[in-house]
Amino acid sequence: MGHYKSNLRDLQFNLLELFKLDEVLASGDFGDLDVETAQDMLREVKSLAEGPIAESFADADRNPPVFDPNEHSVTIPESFKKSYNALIEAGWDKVGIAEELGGMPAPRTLYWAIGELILGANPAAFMYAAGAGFAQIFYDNATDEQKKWAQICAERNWGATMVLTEPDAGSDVGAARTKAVQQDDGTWHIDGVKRFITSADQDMTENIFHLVLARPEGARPGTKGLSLFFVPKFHFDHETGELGERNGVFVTNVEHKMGLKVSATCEVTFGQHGIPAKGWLVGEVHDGIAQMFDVIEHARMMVGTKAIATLSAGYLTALDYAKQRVQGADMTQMTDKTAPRVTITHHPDVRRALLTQKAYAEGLRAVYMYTASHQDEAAAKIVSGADAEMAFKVNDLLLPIVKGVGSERAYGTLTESLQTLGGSGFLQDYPIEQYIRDAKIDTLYEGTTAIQAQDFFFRKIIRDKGQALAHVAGQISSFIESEAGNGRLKTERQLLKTALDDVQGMAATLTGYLMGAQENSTELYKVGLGSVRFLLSVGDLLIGWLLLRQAEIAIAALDAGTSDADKAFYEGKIGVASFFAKNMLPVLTSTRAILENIDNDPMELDEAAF
Ligand code: ST9
Ligand code: FAD
Repeated sequence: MGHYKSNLRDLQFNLLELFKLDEVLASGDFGDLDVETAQDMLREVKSLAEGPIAESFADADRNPPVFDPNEHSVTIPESFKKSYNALIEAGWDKVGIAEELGGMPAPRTLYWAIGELILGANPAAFMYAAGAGFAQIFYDNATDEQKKWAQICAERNWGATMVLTEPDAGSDVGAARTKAVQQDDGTWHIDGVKRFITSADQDMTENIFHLVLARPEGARPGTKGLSLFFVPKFHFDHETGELGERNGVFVTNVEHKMGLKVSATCEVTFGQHGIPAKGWLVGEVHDGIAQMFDVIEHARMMVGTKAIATLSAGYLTALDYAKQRVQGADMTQMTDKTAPRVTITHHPDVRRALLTQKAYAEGLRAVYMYTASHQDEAAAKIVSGADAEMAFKVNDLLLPIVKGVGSERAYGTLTESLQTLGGSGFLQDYPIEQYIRDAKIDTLYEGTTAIQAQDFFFRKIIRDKGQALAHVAGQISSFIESEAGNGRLKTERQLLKTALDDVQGMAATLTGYLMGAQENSTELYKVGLGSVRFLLSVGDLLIGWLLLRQAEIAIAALDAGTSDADKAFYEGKIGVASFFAKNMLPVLTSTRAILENIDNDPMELDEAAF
């Protein structure tokens, strides 16, 4: 048995009881796929994830990939190769991919539920296996001729990368200097150095294709001057896929990292080793940043789901430990030195810590599922009544929540998981220290939390004129005004109402600063000073709402009568929703006050005074 503890019951609860997978499948948008098959798929992935995929998790951390600077090659540890092969051989990398690419279409909720199981077991396995997903995005943006290449990439299980970052262009992608020079035959030569590129070399696939942002000579500055190029490691016959000569793209360094060590993070040099790095303009259009955002949107969803998957595993590990660890007496008998010793689950602070972990793990799972529901037209209609246009906007709105809030809350709350184990949590005998090291990256790559917060406010709220936010807020309001809970949950719905008012107040305050910037540009700093708090607050509001909706379903199920195993599950749902409403939502009132009183003092402080 590996390190990974999945939560299949909660995945099934979300998919079937909250987000109505049965109705989504009945829409006919996903062929013959039915609920029973979906359940079988989940059970199979769970057993593969907890078994062979999880198996190499610790070993590959202690024995990370080896870089050979002479060969420009990366060797992956044997243990990890077995995990990767188990995933690919079972074909789970092709779920959610179109049939033209040898895939099996599936609702996005199911796709990400499967993704959670793999990401929780061994996140790098999901990343190395993302070639088919990348091929799908390439296919969707490709010319007719290039579509054939995308099919070859998927069929032959080639690895893939997204190549944006340079030493001087991290958050500021538009500062990239890598250039592209057009050749007489219509191809391009790419020239420059990229860094921090995930999976840029490995010895598990025969070829790797890189999707690279570079600036054609003479193109304008900023992101809008970047174009997207398809750059394979080995050239190949565009009809048969047979491999040809080595292309001039070489890994020139591999980073030594805090965590996620088996995922090779590479410096990649184009066209500087005597062989040109030949690339093809994707879709034969100069629209690179928009095309790359098709990849980024999936990758941001992946990062949030990864973080949430890890938090869930951390919580279940802590829970297991807490149920067994005997230490101290019950608090009511603390002065009686002869009182029986109890398991630590009897201590109020351990209960607080466990409920905090359960609330964020299960609440964020519901948030990513709700978001995924808006990635399919049929599901969005069923789940929130959104039409296709609104579904697109709601997904856009929520991606920075899944990514930014998911990663921040997962990393922060995993320290509660570790704390629950006491000193043992600090040891490598348990997986939590690695969970924390592996999860830290999630607040950093794919746009740091500050970038997510700005994207959320400026692009997803202001530029959208608040339409998607209003749609979601309308759903929350309907729930508040309903009789949800059959006479129970009244206090909690009142707390949710205050939280919604607080978030709407925060949005109005930040919008006021933005308007004020028209008169006095430094007012904009106040948005920057408050935007991460705002992002996290909206995340808490959504978690509180979705946990209460789960509690409503649980109350109905208990009222209708249920099995003993399910009784505990449903009671847990009611308990955690109530805990979150009473302990977390009230914090939003003070955050609102902080935002209303933000001043520009931090911006006026001389740098020398820091
Ligand atoms: C990285 C990878 O960190 C880490 C892990 C890799 C793992 C690989 C495996 C992944 C697997 C997942 C794939 C599975 C696939 C499954 C598929 C199944 C089908 N939304 O605001 P402007 C666009 S990689 C959409 O002026 P600036 C838009 O076109 C490195 N589009 O920006 C816009 O034009 P317009 C990640 C957006 O000031 C244009 O950009 N690095 C969005 O020029 C310009 O917009 C980062 O993430 C959006 N939210 O540039 C960089 N935003 O306005 C972070 C912008 O006309 N930095 N566009 O529509 C940023 O995001 C910056 O805000 C910036 C600013 C670069 C966008
Ligand atoms: P910087 O942009 O220098 O940011 C430093 C700090 O300043 C951060 O706290 C940031 O929030 C803050 N900051 C910067 N600008 C602003 C702003 N405008 N407003 C507010 N705060 C700001 N890139 C790829 O292209 N492909 C990959 O596959 C890939 N994989 C990666 C894997 C790993 C392990 C790592 C570490 C990175 C990877 N990256 C990849 C790069 C990653 O996306 C960048 O590291 C990330 O976007 C941040 O850029 P940076 O590191 O240059 O930090």
